[in-house]
Amino acid sequence: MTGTVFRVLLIVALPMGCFLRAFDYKYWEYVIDTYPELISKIKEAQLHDEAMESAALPPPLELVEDFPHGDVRLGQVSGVAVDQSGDIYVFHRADRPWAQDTFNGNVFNNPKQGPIQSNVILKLNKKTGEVTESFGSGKFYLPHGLTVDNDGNIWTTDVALHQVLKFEKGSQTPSLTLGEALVPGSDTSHFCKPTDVAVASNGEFFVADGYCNGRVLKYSATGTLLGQWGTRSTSNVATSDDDFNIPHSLTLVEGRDMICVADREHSRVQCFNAGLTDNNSTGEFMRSFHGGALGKMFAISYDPHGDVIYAVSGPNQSMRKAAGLTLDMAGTGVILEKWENFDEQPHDIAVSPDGIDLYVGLLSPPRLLEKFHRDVEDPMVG
Ligand SMILES: [Ca+2]
Repeated sequence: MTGTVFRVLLIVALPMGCFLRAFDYKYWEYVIDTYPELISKIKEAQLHDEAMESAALPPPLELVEDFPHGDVRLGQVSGVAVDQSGDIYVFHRADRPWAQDTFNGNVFNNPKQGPIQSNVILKLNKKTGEVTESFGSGKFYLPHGLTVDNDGNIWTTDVALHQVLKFEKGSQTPSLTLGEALVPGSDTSHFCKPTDVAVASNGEFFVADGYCNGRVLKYSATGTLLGQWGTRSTSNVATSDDDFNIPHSLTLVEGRDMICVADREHSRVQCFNAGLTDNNSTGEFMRSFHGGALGKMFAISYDPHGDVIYAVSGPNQSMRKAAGLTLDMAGTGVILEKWENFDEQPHDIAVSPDGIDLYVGLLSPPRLLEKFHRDVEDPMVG
């Protein structure tokens, strides 16, 4: 009974009260008197919120127009890297894009073509983007991954050669070659379209292998195999922490003794114990970044300044456009920023040693190399 009375009051009496109040002169006098105070309180609260937000967020990453300067001729840019001084390295495919008929199964279709005759490794000035050095002609069949380690050595993967090469700083002849040229395989002396290399500061290194093997291999500084983990998946749905459907990019988080893998077709980033302090722990699962909003994870690069992973992704079922993303390594792994939507196909990413410049290599013209800059000295930001 009480409930019914309450409902009647609510339906009839309440709107009636409001209606009558509209004719109440004193009510409107009260509203007019207190209105300016109310507005100033709301404004004060808004200013407070904005100040809190700008204090919490770094200035945004912005595309640097007119980079690189000059006549830099590039094919598909499959790899980018930055050295300790901030200079940029690019690994590109010149006049040989990865096409439908490039492979017969996993074997390069036309070895008689020989290697690409252009210089496919370029060094670019960090400020202007002008090419200061170039080499690599007559060595590569289909460039993929590029890494520069802390000592300035250059590491490459070639998906047609199925090889990993290391070039000592300043040298144009490989000092270390892993895998058999043009022969794919899944044993310990072969790769199958290897995608990327990550090198720790103690010299130990990791290889992501690759399009047709689902594994990560760890080596000593001199190239002795120390371990491997992961199984190959051909489904878009992952069934375990270390089944990979194209492990496409690697980044080390040495402060946590962690190596993270962009598990491309599973749209996730999987992080494992790098075993740098205890090799027996190598490959133990540590954490995951996943969820449809990530898209297919093409490339990742860790930045210790912000304790974040910068990533470029491609469209998946949940996400329709390729994107540049910042993933929170310190917290729960959420996406902190989406700093770009790409119409083109981004393929690799590298962050500068000071953490304020990002370089993205892309597969489709007209934009094949892009620079993003975070203006940390922006006077507008406290
Ligand atoms: Ca790279």
